[in-house]
Amino acid sequence: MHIMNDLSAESLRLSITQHLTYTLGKDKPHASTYDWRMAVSYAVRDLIIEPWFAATRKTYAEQGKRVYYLSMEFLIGRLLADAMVNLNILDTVQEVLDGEGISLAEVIEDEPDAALGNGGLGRLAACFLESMSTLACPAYGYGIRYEHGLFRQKFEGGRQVELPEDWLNQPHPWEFERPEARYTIPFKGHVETAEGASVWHPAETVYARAYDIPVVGWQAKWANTLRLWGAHSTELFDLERFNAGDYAAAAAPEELARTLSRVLYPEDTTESGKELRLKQEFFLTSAALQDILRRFLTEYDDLELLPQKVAIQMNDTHPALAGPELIRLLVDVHRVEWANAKQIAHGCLNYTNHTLLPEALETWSTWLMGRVLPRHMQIIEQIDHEHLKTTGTPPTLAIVKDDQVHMGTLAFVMASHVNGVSALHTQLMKQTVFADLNRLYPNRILNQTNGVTPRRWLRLSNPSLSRVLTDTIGASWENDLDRLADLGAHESDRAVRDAIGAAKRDNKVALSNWAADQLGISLDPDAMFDVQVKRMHEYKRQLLNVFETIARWDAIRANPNANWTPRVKIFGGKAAPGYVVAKEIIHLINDVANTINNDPVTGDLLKVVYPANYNVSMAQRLIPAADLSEQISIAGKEASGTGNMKFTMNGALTIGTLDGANVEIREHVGAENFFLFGMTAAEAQERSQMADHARTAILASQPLQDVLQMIVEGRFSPNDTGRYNGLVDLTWNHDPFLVASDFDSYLASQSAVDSAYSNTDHWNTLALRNIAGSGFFSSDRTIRSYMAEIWHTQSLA
Ligand code: 26Q
Repeated sequence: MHIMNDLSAESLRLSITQHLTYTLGKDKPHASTYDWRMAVSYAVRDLIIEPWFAATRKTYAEQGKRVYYLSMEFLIGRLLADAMVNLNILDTVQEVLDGEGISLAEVIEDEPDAALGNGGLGRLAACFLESMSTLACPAYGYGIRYEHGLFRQKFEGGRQVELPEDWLNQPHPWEFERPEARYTIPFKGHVETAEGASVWHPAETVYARAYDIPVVGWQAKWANTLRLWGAHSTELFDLERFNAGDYAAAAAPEELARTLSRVLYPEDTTESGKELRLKQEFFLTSAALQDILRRFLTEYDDLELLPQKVAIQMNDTHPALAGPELIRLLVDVHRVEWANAKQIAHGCLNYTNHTLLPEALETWSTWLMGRVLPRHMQIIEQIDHEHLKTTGTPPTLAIVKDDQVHMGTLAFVMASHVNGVSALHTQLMKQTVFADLNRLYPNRILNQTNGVTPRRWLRLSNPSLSRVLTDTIGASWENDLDRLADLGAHESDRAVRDAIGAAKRDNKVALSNWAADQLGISLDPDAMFDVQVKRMHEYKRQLLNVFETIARWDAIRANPNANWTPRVKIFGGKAAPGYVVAKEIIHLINDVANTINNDPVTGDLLKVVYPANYNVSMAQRLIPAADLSEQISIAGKEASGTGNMKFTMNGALTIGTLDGANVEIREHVGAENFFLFGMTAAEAQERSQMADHARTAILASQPLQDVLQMIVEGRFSPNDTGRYNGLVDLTWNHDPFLVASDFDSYLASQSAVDSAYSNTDHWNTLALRNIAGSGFFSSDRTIRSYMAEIWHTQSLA
């Protein structure tokens, strides 16, 4: 439809200044960066409306099948710059703002991150939305419009402190409020059965109101909708109470209702048993399904056609009430026979699993479920009853067991397809958590290796490398990332290798300037930038990385004049507020940074930085500047990882274990271009059975003993020498994620990294091969594969 590169600067200037005047009501001399940002956002948004309408019209006209992606999290980050990239108008906007004496960079940076997610799962949903638009796949994302996204992190004395996030404190220019798209969401009460029909009499209700965000694809050929639900009271404001002077009571119902969409739960594993969380999950699910059925019934009247026209993807088990809720709406509201209703629901639903960690598999007590959702509890019991009657179902496979509803089993039983997110993860799903279900339903599980959108994660975040790529192989990589393989033919071209190295150096200089400005630390852009950014989790083993940092520091001090490769260790990530061990690891990293950065002996040979509040925007800054990507989880625990893919695309080399998608990254870039270390998943599994595995490993490793000794001696916490006794004790006596057992292997691999980096041209060759091999990890490839194998939908391009 519309490619915007012929948009004239003059018409854009007019639109921006008109919005400044008439939408913002600001006279230029008084306009702030915020005002300009809003005006630019509205002007850019205007350009998305036409492709957005056209996409909807086309979907209706062709009676296309729609995909509905249900997710409790959409970690979309900033929207303005991404939209400008996809409309191809960055340069034009730059030209207009230059003319007004306004800095585009400042305007872009003024936008708060929409942090409506914790980490990988939420960011994956955001990448998928962009790819579905790029591929003209008719789709809606359904989520919650949290008033407060993921908490802001700051450090006080090296400790994590959480502050509330407040992105909706200012108007959100990307959303369209839809007061007419409103559904009643019921809770609690009791169920009556009369003449074979069930009537649920809820004791509480709230409204779900729609807020739509257009998501534009590459070159604005298509735009889909991210529809977020906000909770509002179903009761009118109590004027009588207000007039009687009881102002708080008058406003209470709205306040209470709004708590449902007030805040994102900051746990990225199960924070179980919380009534509010269950209500949030149902709130999203019920609003989405009511909306899906309403839209379907405007086009068709036969509900049996639903599976032909609707594919619903459950992003983990968080929206797994979609099974019982769809059945309830079909049976209780639309009077469909039970068996048909269950068949229809099964035909529409699919489930993506993102974790094997047993503590992360969601369960709800039957007591809570029965109290909050009495009708759903009945439906779940009935689904379970029929599931257990299926020949061959062992009783251990019950959905309801020991007074707990197992959401993974429920999602699996209701879904047509269940997928893992990397080849290894899918294989382990079949062998472990879902082994019995896989026997019962042998073809239900399939793999869909994750991907990330190259528009945000390469084109937008790394303009210098993007230019090199386009100059070398043409621009087609932007929506056909497999074209990056064409770089391979240029491997022996010194100029291309140098250009890749120079682009990286540009990004490192930019990051160094930022670090000097924001953190007051000076970094040497010629040092190796070694980056580990992700949520803080024991299984991700940031601890292994700090231990290596300490060992390196100790080794440099012992021999400061040896031929060391200078390194900057960069950490980033948040810990769940209640995760004590993860918070101790953060504190340790900050203490170690403090000690090392002030050591004149090691100086520029080793620096450690841990900027607070890692988020999508910080990722866009750090990843393009990384030489080395740390993907060092204990094998068998990281379902996929997606940061690993972003680093590879941006020409960082990986030091990593055979975990998650690392396995496939290594295959695609070539084993000789990847720094592998550590046990395999099978070896790790076996090792963790061994009594004293940690003690045995520590006693065999002098460097590790020295590291642990330095920590307990209080070298990094001289005023509080016992501070890390707990962590050190955990390492000696439990070490659940085998940090000690993989330590020596990691150390050896790190020294291979040092040698490789010391030959710049060789390193640039390895970087080129990593970029060339990264095409597979575009979320366009992932979405094409979901469309073909799970959703059975067509592109309407
Ligand atoms: C559940 C119940 C109650 C409160 C919170 C939660 C909750 C919230 C978020 C549970 C899990 C999450 C997030 C999980 C997650 O991000 N998993 C990651 O998903 C990525 C995308 O597939 C993978 O690449 C990562 O390997 C996986 O860890």
